[in-house]
Amino acid sequence: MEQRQRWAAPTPGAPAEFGGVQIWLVRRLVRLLASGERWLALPAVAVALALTSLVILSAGGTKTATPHLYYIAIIVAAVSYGIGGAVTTAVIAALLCGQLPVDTFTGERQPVTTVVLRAFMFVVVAVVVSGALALRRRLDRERYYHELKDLVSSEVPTAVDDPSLEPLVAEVLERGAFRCVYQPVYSMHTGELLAVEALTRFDVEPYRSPDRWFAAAARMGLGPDLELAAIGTALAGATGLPPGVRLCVNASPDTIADPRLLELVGANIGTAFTVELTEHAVITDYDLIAGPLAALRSAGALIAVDDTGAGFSSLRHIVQVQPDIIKLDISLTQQVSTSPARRALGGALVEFVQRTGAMLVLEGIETHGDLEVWTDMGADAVQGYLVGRPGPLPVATRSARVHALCERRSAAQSRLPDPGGLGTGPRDGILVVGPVATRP
Ligand code: G
Ligand code: MN
Repeated sequence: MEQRQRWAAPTPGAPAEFGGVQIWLVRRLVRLLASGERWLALPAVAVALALTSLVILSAGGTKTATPHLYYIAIIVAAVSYGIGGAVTTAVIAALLCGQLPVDTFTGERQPVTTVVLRAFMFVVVAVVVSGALALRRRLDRERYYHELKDLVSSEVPTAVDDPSLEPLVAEVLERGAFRCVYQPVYSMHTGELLAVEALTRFDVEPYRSPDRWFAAAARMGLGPDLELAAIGTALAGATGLPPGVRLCVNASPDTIADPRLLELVGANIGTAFTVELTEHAVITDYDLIAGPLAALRSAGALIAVDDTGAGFSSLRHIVQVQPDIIKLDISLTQQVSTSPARRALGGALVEFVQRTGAMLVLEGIETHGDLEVWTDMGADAVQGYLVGRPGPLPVATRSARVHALCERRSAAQSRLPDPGGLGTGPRDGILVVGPVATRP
């Protein structure tokens, strides 16, 4: 961050200082518009439409070249709202322009054919501009995944193994000897509650961590049964979840491929699900989960890749699954405040995730220093003991600590020119950070 600030500082006494400020202002405006600040784009479009009409009138009417200025409003709308906004703006511009006289002094009206032809041109420009922007975004996304493919290692981390649990699994499943706790996930752009992750706890002696139980169940051929039962328990306990707050559930590839998961999601349309793909080993056959993942997405669920960074294979998951959410493993999120190398890797991950259009969620944040650094780097959401331990519902709908950091960061950002590089503003990617139930 210090380096970014240094780059951003203006050269003392530089003759082009005024020009530099102008460029910074234009860049900042473009970044704001492109980053999906819709509240800013709407008045900008309205002002551009109104000013263009005034300019046409004062220039002497539509016989001058001034109606071309309506393209500014159309382009701003295309950048901020996509094709729907651009075409709507084009039609409004055509209607506004149609009202204006050919000549202000004579008051001569425009022929209908001119009005219609101009409307057609406005719409064509709206479609071409928004189409080009969408294509550019798509190509960027594809290029990133293509480049990543060459980097992914084939290393496979070992699974947790506890054979002593295997004979107990069937009985634990039958008795339902487990319960669900919920851990909050807060937006790092607002501090508001976005989701809760459902985590299973087994009340069985000897106490073993949940991943050991799930691994034992998988080896006994009961993996999907236990995971689906855990999701059912999570769902039953989550009735009081505030509207728009997502319920994150963990599912291994076998469970994702199990039609009962889709049935469960489909049967609970009142609940906004995020399905976290939990798997440390390499998934050899992605075709088995590609269809179910698409069906889950159609049913309104978001897809997250869990524990990213716990093993290199999770990079493969990201390439194959192209998730809406990337959850960074505790091994990558911790100690960024003390280790420059971890900070560098963190910054690279934030940039990568932003360019793929996904949302970056941090797991296992335990210290204020780490939360502060990740906030400055631009991570999207946080989960960890510092902001909320797993426990019963309800959980706080806002984290005062995260909110205070967001405020501080936006105040600092509005004072500082941004040299480019890491985009760190709130954005409107694949997943809208805000009311999490919405997904464009
Ligand atoms: O689904 P996943 O593998 O990400 O499970 C998260 C696990 O991490 C849960 O068992 C949860 O209790 C644990 N956990 C959540 N927050 C923290 C944290 O801040 N520190 C540590 N050490 N563990 C955490
Ligand atoms: Mn998880």
